[in-house]
Amino acid sequence: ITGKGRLSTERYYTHEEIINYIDDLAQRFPSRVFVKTVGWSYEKRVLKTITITNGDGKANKKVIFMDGGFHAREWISPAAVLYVIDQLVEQFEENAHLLKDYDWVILPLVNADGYEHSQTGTLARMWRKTRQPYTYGGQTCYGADPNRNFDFHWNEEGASSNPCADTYAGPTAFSEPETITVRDLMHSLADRGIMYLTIHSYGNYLLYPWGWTSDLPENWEDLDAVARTGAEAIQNATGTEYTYGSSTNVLYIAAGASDDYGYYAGFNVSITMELTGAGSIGFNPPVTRIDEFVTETWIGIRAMAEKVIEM
Ligand code: ING
Ligand code: ZN
Repeated sequence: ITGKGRLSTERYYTHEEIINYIDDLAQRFPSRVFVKTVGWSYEKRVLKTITITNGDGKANKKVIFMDGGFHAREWISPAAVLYVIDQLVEQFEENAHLLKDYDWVILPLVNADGYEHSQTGTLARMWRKTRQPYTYGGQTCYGADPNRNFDFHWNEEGASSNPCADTYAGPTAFSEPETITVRDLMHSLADRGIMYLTIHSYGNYLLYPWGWTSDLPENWEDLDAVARTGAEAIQNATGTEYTYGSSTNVLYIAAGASDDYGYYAGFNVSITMELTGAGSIGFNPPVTRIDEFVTETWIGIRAMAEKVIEM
């Protein structure tokens, strides 16, 4: 997928390149693609969504909301989200059914500060959290875990109150400007929202609520059917096996995650996708394998979107 203006899957983009890429798409496809500033990170990096439509100008269509880059070190996540954008925009004809009655609103990089830090900081490749400083017993530690910072059973299970921990829930729910941005997007879209997808790595999981309890939500059979559809599509295409189920039941209990909040806010299908790991630390797929992983991810996401649309 090379060519002028096309996405490169031969390297990991910086925050600035991600923003430039979506801004450029909006310029090239002004009738179908819209970019909007939706917030600012703690260190004042811009957070932008890209909205992809079929250009028919119809307002208030149903919405699929997707984000990536919650956790700094999970570099394959924004790469995969950019690939979904590339496919929906550049391969418009073959994906027209995904846009006929649906707009896609996509925030490719939530944790812009953490991502930048993991790319440029000293010994920072494994950074997970945001970058707001918190002082605690005379010591300063940085960041909260954005996926423990949402205000739904906040800090009840599987999160830490220690600012130096990797799963620090924050001093309060929504202490981070980045999670406030996601929350406000969710509330603005939920009445039209048919699916929320949040892309993490790694481990090959398709997870649905709840993360705060082992109980299952009321429509868990629908959630299970969507996740199973994604897992089967990937398995058939590449042989990669994804495990699916509720976060608590197939992975671990963790309150304050964005998928629980999205479901609570009104997205009846809310899924965390944990992509394939590679490299010595799992979070570090070599650039030669980006293309393979983002293609695989798109197969799963497309299948899940098709399933939700027919449901
Ligand atoms: N994993 C997720 C995490 O935030 C998760 C898993 C998602 C747990 C949703 C609970 C709810 O811990 C990674 N890799 O970030
Ligand atoms: Zn993650």
